[in-house]
Amino acid sequence: MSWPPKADHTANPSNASLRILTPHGMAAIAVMELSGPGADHVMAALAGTIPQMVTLRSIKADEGVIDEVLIVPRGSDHFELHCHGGLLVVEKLVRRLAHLMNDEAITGRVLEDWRHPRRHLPEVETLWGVQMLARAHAHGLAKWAREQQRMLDAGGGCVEVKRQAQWLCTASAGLHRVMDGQTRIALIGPPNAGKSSLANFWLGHPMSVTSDVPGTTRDWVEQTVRVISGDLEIAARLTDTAGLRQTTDQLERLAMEGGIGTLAEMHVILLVMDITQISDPQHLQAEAWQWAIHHGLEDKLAAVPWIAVGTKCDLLAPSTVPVQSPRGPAVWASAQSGLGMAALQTQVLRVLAIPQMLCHPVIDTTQSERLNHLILGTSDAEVRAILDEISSADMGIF
Ligand SMILES: Nc1nc2c(ncn2[C@@H]2O[C@H](COP(=O)(O)OP(=O)(O)OP(=O)(O)O)[C@@H](O)[C@H]2O)c(=O)[nH]1
Ligand SMILES: [Mg+2]
Repeated sequence: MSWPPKADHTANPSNASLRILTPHGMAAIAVMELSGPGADHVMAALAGTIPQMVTLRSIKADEGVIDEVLIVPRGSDHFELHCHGGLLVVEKLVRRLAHLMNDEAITGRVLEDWRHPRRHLPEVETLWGVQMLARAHAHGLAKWAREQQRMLDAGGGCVEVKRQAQWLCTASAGLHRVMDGQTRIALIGPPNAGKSSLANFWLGHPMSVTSDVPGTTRDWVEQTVRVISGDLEIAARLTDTAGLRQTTDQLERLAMEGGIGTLAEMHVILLVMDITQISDPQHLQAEAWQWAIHHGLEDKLAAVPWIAVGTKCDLLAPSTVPVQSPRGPAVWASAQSGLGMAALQTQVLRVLAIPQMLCHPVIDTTQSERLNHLILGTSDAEVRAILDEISSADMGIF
């Protein structure tokens, strides 16, 4: 966080400052900075909550939706807002912020500063946000529509266009979910496998009680964790679960059954096995799969991507590594030494297919409505008309 604010920040009664970091003019992206005391309150009023992670929000004013804005928290009182670079969008967003800052006059000053830059070199610091938007631009929806038109001209069918549109809506919804920190990861496995210890290590502070008594965790506990691999970082909701075993304890059984029911809502399942308790640690995947079959979970694992995690690998000879299986990845990890935790996060991001999602246009709600019309189109002429409309429209950066 850069505090105190730079001298050229524009002041206002709440003491938060607003400025536009990108140069004046039409551009793919405009980035503005909201910082200083009270910036978090302004952000809460703008976005509904104070985002802790890079978050995509639909920002509204009285007259309707202004834009889908990428909010990048850079400190408790410091945010970047990435929006479409159209002049009107920028002006509307500044006006909205000024209203929330209780200083309508700031609009004129911020826009005037922007039009007559003394210093404005592009200062966008959030590489990932820029990359995401830039790729969205490069693979924009208008371009997508033109590709579909070419495909139709070459004799392709509208059924294929509809299928592509459906896929685009699903992939984009997935990316919005990721950006909103709504990806759900569950830790399941036998009692005492080390699920809670792994969750606590990942989180950096205790989320669940751990002990060598099997059945320690009774409830399903959920916390937000960061999943990091290289440049990529997302927020996700990690759920620690009660270890699955035969039990006469009514409460424990209810906790287990309730939890199994929610596995279908997960986006990644981590099947945790104590590596010292299995007969062949190198074939962890196969052992984990056998355990899942024994507990009737094969349907759940067929529906949700899963990773076999062998815990307590600090207790094994360091030279051994797990054999990978075509059924899915296997990772050894330790909540004692932290070994394997980075590899585990890389695998999570890989099975979520985020890099692949980033290669396609990110669409906002208005655009997804248009695509839904296309998907529901009853005639080829209707599909072509919607494609014409999308390909010729000024779709901004997306
Ligand atoms: N050496 C070593 N011990 C571990 C590791 N992870 C967990 N343990 C120990 O294994 C025991 C069980 O750990 P928990 O995290 O409570 O296991 P759990 O899977 O949550 O167990 P339940 O809640 O009963 O299902 C505890 O005594 C931990 O200290 C590890 O990576 N290395
Ligand atoms: Mg536990």
